[in-house]
Amino acid sequence: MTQLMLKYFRDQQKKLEAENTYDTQCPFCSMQCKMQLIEQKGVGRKTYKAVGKDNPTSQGRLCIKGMNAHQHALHRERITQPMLKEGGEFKPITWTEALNCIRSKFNGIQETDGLNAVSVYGSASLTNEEAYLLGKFARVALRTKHIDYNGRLCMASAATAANQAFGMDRGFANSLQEIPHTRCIILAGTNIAECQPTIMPYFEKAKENGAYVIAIDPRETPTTEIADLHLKNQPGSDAALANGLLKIIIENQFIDREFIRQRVSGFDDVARHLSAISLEDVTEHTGISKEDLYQAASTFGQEESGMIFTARGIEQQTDGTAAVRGFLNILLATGKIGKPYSGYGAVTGQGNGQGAREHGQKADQLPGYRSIENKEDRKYVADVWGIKENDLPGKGVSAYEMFEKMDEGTITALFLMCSNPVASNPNANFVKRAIKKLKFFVAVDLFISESAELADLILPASSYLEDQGTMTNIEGRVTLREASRPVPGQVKHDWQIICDIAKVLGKEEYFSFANAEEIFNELRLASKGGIADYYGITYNKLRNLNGVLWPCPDLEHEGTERLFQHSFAHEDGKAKMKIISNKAQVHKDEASDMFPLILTTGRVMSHYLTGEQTRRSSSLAAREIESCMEIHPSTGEKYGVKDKTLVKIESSQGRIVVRSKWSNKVSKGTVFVPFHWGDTQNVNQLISDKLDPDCRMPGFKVVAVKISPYM
Ligand SMILES: Nc1nc2c(c(=O)[nH]1)N[C@H]1C(S)=C(S)[C@@H](COP(=O)(O)OP(=O)(O)OC[C@H]3O[C@@H](n4cnc5c(=O)[nH]c(N)nc54)[C@H](O)[C@@H]3O)O[C@H]1N2
Ligand SMILES: Nc1nc2c(c(=O)[nH]1)N[C@H]1C(S)=C(S)[C@@H](COP(=O)(O)OP(=O)(O)OC[C@H]3O[C@@H](n4cnc5c(=O)[nH]c(N)nc54)[C@H](O)[C@@H]3O)O[C@H]1N2
Ligand code: SF4
Ligand SMILES: [Mo]
Repeated sequence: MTQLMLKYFRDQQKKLEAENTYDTQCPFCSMQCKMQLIEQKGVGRKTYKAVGKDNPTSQGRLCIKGMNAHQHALHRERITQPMLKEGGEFKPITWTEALNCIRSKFNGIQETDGLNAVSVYGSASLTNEEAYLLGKFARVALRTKHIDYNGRLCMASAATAANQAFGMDRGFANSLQEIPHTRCIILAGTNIAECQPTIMPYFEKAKENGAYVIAIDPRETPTTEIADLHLKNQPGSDAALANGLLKIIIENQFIDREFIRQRVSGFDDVARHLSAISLEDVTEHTGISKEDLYQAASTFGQEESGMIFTARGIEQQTDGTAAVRGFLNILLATGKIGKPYSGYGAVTGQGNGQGAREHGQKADQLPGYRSIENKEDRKYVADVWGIKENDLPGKGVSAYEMFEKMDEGTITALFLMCSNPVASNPNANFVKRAIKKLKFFVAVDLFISESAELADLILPASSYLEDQGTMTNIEGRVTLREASRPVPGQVKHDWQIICDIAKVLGKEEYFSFANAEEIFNELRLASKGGIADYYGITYNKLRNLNGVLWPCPDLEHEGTERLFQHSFAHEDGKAKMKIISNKAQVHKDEASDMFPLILTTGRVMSHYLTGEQTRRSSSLAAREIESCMEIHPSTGEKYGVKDKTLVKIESSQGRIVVRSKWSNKVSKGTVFVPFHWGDTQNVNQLISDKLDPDCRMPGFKVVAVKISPYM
């Protein structure tokens, strides 16, 4: 190398060393891994590197999605100014024009169609401050009862089940620190290895310490690989499976009588019900042998400690609440909750899947997990907000049901923030049609998503690199996401957008916040005394303690690591067991000669939800560039569908075309398709509109289909 070249490289290196670093948290899953984005200024272009930062939850780890998240946030397709659709094309406009447009449209529509004609659809990827403010915005600025959010498609059944059984819903009853010490772990319908990868070391340590791991999943996944026993059940048969396990546990006296006597109600009824069901039926329903059922039940029942984790595999079912209650019955009968190394975990999905379901984005909810139908709760929150209780609207309807109201014509406007419902809701073709009927639709997004494309007006929001706020992670730990990268163009934070619109609607006095911390301080007050009590949490405390687990009722309190140690949150202090129907055989009812196969849907490691973000990240997109249908080779042969060829999948609702992927990991008779792709690959065109009666969760995990080669 010549001296000249050496000098050139040294100069380059020097220039690269000029660095900016930005602290933040990953924009994707519930682990909320803390990280730093390092921006290096080279000649001509900048380079970026994400590195993990130590914290109690992810302990400095990052997965590939976190490492590459900046690629979408810095993508050239980010929208950087408001855009109005004119003659079918989006044209950039100023914020003043955008806000005036919203004022005149919302006011006009509410005058002619009524206050409830305007709807709000939010997200669990928003910060706590924004989720809280969006709930307040719907009730105080728009005075509409119609608000719900994408969490309804995510954790609604786990939340409902925990509320019913324990009287409160914090996804994990324990901090992650307890997992390595538990003796037996049931993983029911969760694929943590691909969906919360940085949690894995907790489970790996548990295994090193001798824990026995039981996985329940119709597919073999990187998660089931760590299991000592994999119950590869039929999709949709989890309620029956839980009943079968508990029947064996009770008949073999693996129960904790003292715990049941002191802390549980409803045990006798459940035991009577189970004595009448037959294990042969359970075996037939689930496809799991009696021997395997016994092995699972006796191990969990006899170990001195145990934990059960559930996720969308058992929850996104039209009997999802019942299935989760079935597993909670097992925990309660064996006394494995509220004690060291024992407890329940509903594995939270989205980054703020926990916090965003606590502070008023749900149709029936006010901040702090208060109820919009409870007089005292209404009075308390109305006082904090400085309005009359009578002015608070009542309860609205769930996410999917809002689209039904759009179709009927009772909802005629939509304010969508941070979600892509035409790709994520069931019966996607219907949802698209319903949205097209709206008189006015505003979408707030980072990109022109498949849903935003249908909007009349798009507003540009800031990303995880730019927007400071709190996120409540998988453990129920409130964390402070410090984000300080300057926003591109005229982008605003979601909370600023909400405040600006409230202002043009004449409600400035209720929305005059200068920063996220001011909103958080009002949230603290609004949640005070509620179940999800954040009152004792301040930004300073979050910085000093590196996160705080709620409830945290006063300023001296340092948060609650383990729930239910002395009592449950129901008035009598007891947890409730419930008889669960053994019908559960959704697929039996649905599969027919016409639609002989069962389709189940879910995720792959490198993509996130509807893929609007991860498909724009070149490193992630390169790993999986298109959707696929996993199918057992013998099923493929049977239907003439070869490996790696295009296949048409049809259900009673619609059809899609994707590429086949032969795999021994999925059972014969079941096929699996991820939901990270839109348009012709949008698997939600196949999912039915049936909802869980308790929580209005769609049945994303079971649909009867037929397949044929696509010519
Ligand atoms: N890589 C990645 N990570 C993510 C996400 C992502 O999109 N991509 N999304 C985040 C979000 S919002 C969520 S909610 C979580 C979801 O996290 P998970 O719930 O773990 O993910 P899924 O793939 O939806 O489903 C989990 C497993 O359920 C199985 N399953 C399907 N049907 C059934 C059934 O009937 N019974 C049982 N027992 N199991 C069944 C599937 O085979 C799958 O392996 O992940 C979060 N993390
Ligand atoms: N078939 C099937 N369907 C499913 C599921 C399944 O397992 N199977 N899972 C369901 C689950 S668990 C979930 S959580 C839902 C998720 O469903 P969605 O909420 O529709 O999914 P996302 O892809 O996260 O959509 C987020 C949108 O907001 C934008 N965005 C990202 N960050 C920000 C921000 O900070 N501000 C704003 N304003 N916008 C932002 C993104 O660009 C994207 O367009 O899908 C559900 N749908
Ligand atoms: S996707 Fe989840 S596990 Fe991966 S870096 Fe982001 S927060 Fe962490
Ligand atoms: Mo989710």
